[in-house]
Amino acid sequence: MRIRLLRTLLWAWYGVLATLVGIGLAHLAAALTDPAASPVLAVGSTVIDLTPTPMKEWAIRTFGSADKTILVGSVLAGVLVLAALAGVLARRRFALGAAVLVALVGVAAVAVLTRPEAGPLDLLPCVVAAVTAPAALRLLARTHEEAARRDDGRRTVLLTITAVAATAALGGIAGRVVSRLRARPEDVALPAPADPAPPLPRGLDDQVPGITRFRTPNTDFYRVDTRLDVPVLSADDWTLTIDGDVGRKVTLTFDELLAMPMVERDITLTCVSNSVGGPYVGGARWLGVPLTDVLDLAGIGSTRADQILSTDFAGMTISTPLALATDGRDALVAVGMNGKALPREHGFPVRLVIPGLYGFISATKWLTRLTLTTYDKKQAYWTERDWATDAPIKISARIDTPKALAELDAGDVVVGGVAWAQERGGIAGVQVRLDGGPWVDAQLGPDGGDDYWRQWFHRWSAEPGSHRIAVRAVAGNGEPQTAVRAEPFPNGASGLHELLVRVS
Ligand SMILES: Nc1nc2c(c(=O)[nH]1)N[C@H]1C(S)=C(S)[C@@H](COP(=O)(O)O)O[C@H]1N2
Ligand SMILES: [Mo]
Repeated sequence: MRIRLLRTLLWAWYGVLATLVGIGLAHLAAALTDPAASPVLAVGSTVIDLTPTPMKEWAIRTFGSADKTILVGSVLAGVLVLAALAGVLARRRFALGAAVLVALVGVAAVAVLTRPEAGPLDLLPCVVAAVTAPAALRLLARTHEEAARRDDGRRTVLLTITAVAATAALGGIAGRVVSRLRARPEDVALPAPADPAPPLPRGLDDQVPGITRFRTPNTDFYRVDTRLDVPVLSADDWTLTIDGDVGRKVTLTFDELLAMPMVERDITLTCVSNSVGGPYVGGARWLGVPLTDVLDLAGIGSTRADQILSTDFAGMTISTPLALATDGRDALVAVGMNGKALPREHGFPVRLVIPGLYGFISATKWLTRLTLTTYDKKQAYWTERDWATDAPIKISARIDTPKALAELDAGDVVVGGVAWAQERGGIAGVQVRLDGGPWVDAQLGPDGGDDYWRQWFHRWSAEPGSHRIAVRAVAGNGEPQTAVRAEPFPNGASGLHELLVRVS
């Protein structure tokens, strides 16, 4: 009985190993051809796309940025269970086990081919998996059967298992290394801006412990996107096509884009999924070509287009209202972030940055196409998922310090944080309210421009007990932040950030 169970487990393990070989070598094949065509990623992204919006929101709320790791983990777990089944079946009839493996690859192939910008070459990694996984299973099964007839069989089986496992691991690692070496942001030399931003004033970073830094370092910048991996694109292979309702279709290379006059702007990016007081907001200095200059290369066709549909390298789409993107705001086709090429996580080699609109309708990373069209004709990724198409960033203030439920010593406490009101004249004032009392003016940090956030602080002499701190902002155009609560869906959260602290 024990032995039978062990033997079944061993065959299950053969199935898992064979599958890992297929996955590892397919990953390597994808790295050598098109990293976006990796079957693992294609399956994962398809699952993400098919996940209903409420469930996705729940995952982001519950797991934060780990939501995708958890998703990939569950997909992988499911695959491994089927792989184990393939191994167990192969013991009775090899063809049956192999069929399960091929069926698994078949599902992945459908996922790969239904990705929006897929080509036939993208099937190559799947073909590699479909050949190598059954071959590895065959090898393991043969070795096992032969070993059963000989005395020194155990050693051969162990050696074979080790060799197969090493092949899987080496394939996966080599795939990673190859794709990384193919394109490095560090290798890109950025031009100086023709229109530089004024020096950013020193913020309150050193004066107010615990406050958000005035400029967000690239490595700390929040990341929100639908991808499971960090896309590895090469600037040399990159092109941008401007098409749709244009005078003439134009395609630009990376060098051609770099040759255009660049501007530099300080802009605070904000995610529509950010809840009041949440972390999905960051301030950076962006370098890029004005979006209108890029669109002018193609010329506007008839006047019927009302949307810019931007597409990323994998076919994911984001829509921006054409009128807003071209109303004079500093919309950029950006290549630089805080003095460096864009990090891969933030869209290398090229992304959009459009101040005043939430990232999901403006900030396309890994940009490859700008299509002038109408909302009637084409719907972007989040439009299909019922998010708003017109979503200006709402005025918001956040308390960074003290933290919610902090235990503080009585006496001087500095309350501080950031506030933003992009494309509304920036932040004109921030007010703090303690225990439901009167609103009092906080002191503002230096001004980084209307599209940039502003730090603020308020000195408070705290007495023992429980206290409630609230904050609100007023924009430069006189508009106050609303206290009316709203959830992120469909056009951004609102309400006041308020928290409790205990003083003793
Ligand atoms: N290609 C692509 N671009 C994208 C997204 C995406 O999922 N795919 N997410 C958008 C969203 S929702 C936001 S808030 C910003 C975030 O940019 P960041 O990750 O650089 O902070 O990118 C936008 N650009
Ligand atoms: Mo977002």
